[in-house]
Amino acid sequence: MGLRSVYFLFAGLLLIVGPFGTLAQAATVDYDLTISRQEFTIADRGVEAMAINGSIPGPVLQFTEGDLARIRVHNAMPIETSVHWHGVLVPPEMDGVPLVSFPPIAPGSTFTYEFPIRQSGTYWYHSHTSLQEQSGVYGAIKILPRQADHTADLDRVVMLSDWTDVEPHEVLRTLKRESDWMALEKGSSQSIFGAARLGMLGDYFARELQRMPAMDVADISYDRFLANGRSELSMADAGGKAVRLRIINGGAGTNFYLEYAGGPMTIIAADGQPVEPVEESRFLIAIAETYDVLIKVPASGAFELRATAQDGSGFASVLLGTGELHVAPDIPKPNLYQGMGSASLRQIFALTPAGTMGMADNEVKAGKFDAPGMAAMSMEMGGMDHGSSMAPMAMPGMEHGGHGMMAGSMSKAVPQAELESLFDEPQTASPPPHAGHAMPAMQNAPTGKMAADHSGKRFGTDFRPLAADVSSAGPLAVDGMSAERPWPPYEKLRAPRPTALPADKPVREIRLTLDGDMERYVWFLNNKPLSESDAIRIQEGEVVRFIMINRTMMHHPMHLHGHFFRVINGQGDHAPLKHTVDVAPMSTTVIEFDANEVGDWFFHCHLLYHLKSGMARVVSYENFTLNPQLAALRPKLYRDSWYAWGQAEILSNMTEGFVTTANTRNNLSAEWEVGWGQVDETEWEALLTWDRYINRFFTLFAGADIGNAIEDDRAVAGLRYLLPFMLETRAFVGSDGEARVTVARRFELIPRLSLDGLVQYDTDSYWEYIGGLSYTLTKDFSLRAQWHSDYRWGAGLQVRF
Ligand SMILES: [Cu+2]
Repeated sequence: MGLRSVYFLFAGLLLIVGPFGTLAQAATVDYDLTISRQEFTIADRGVEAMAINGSIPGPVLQFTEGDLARIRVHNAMPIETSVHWHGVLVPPEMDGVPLVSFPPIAPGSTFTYEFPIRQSGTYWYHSHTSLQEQSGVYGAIKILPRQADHTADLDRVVMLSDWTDVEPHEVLRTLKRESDWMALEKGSSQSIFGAARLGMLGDYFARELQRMPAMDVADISYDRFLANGRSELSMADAGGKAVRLRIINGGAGTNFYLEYAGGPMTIIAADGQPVEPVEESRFLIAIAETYDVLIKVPASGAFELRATAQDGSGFASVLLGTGELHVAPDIPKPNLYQGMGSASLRQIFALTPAGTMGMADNEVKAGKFDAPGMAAMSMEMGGMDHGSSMAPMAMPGMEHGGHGMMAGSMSKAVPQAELESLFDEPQTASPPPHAGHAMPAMQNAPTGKMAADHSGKRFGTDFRPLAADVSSAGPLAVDGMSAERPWPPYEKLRAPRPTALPADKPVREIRLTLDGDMERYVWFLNNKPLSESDAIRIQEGEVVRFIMINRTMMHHPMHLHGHFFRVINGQGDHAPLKHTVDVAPMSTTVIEFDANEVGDWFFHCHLLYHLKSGMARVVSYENFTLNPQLAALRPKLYRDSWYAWGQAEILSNMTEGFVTTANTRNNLSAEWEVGWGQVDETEWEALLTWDRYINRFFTLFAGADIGNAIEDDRAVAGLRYLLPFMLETRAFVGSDGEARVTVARRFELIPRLSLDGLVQYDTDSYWEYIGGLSYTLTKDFSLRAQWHSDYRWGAGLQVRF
């Protein structure tokens, strides 16, 4: 037995001996998990997948609080892997995040995890390596308390997940190359005709005026939604029984609505931690969350528990009991055209305070304006377009429930009084009046900025404005949220025992904006991806509070490793403890935790493709010493991946296209235009550029312009800029002193059919016009007809690769 084993055994014994003074329950529970790549059957279809012990999901790991877990993970794949124990409190080196907790598990090797089980409840495990979770590397963890908490006739795990037949890296590449394909595939693409049919052309063009891309509730089109690996899971033996379901959302990219045909569900635990029982007939389980619910199954009949993907593209079913089928109701699809309607835009324009337009990145301060009362909504709108950063604006004074888009009674916002007790402290160091909420000794509170920002700014006197941007009015239901399409039931979750943190501890406040760019598919915290960040440094013994301001149109299920945090939800001292919290679109969520688990811990969006695209940080305790081997590997964590793609049009009169390779902020591209239409000799031109992405509106580039279609080969420097109404402009000057300006625009007429136009003026070669129609056939091919001012009519194929 190694030294480490002895330590853990000892620690485990202490845990048992402590409360009970007996060794009776101390047990070591062993599991062997083998991860392999194999042919697998998902919903009756053979697919290539990654399985654990030959199954998807992997086996349910069961423990009793106080056990010592010993889990050997064997990597039977030719690539690295890892397993992370989601929501389980473990020593940092057992947390299973490659390059954060430990070196990855090499091909053919075994890593033995050993940790005492310090908690009970429903949790799960999954690979934390690249996109392996999407391929099937996940399973459930069930930890029984020492004394049973709820009685039920049956106690079952329901592990929800999503499956795509497309290899996950290809999914990500497709997202990166700004293809509409997945929206087309799942029927959520937007078009002028679609808007007109709903009488929402005004909203459609108002959105485009605002330079917001068409929003969607989910990024990925999935082929299957699964419960314990099946589209339809039968629990025939549940008839007439009281059933405890441990529902886990192991989806990589899907929030699910849960509804049970046999009546309301009683939520008894969230993220493994007990809550006071609350009945819900329909609620949203965000990615990576778990809920334990109690349901009653009538003696006869098969009653459906349905998990519907939030975007309405499909569902998984659990059928409880046997006999006549009772299905759960359909959940209405969101009206995506309503994302940010014209009415709200009018309000934004009317209320945008001077001085906040065009502020850079995360330096947006609500304090730049004086919100008339804390109840005013003052959401910062740095990136309201389904995840991108438009010029930040603020929106004070928007009325709660002012119109259809506002959340109204569905508000999950933090009640005012609680917010004020959190933030509205006097600027002196006077002791807080309200244990667990106030911020003692403000001046001593470490800066809330992330280390990466190095601004050294202290909040000090800046509290009221800060409180103002924790939106206390209704959030924007940009995802079609309504009574029928609720968000997670956070405001109803109440811990049975007080969770308030000691009032005498210093508070470190960290303000994080959740940003992104849907078109480029990059996702940020404080406008920086993981690759450009430093660790968030915290200290043992302090209370750490994260204020997460979502400036995107997407939900971000934020997960902190190694801790449970309080979600400030209006339940005062009984705020629930969670490991994952969904930060809804355009809303602010506040969490806080006791910094008492020394180590380095990952903190990230659990939407797998957002995580992989940069929405992550390392939270690092100042007094933690990383082992040298891991420290040497750590820089690999910050690598910025490159993706490559291209497009070519092969027409009867010409060919044009581009190839590009891109990471978070750089593109290396070559684009060409070769025409043989109406001219004597074949003309060609190629533009080779290095583009530096500044934000989603603005890109700088430099490169070379060559070919026989221009006077002389030249070096060029220029910029791309997205104008209102989605006009894509490009301007450059050449080393020959000539300049060129191009404006292009595409109109989605109906799904699959688009009209585009381009106007170009070059001081050397003068005007050029292109107009075309494209019809999308598949992910990779479109039909195209085009008129070009130099090469005239042509038709052919557009290929994406
Ligand atoms: Cu996210």
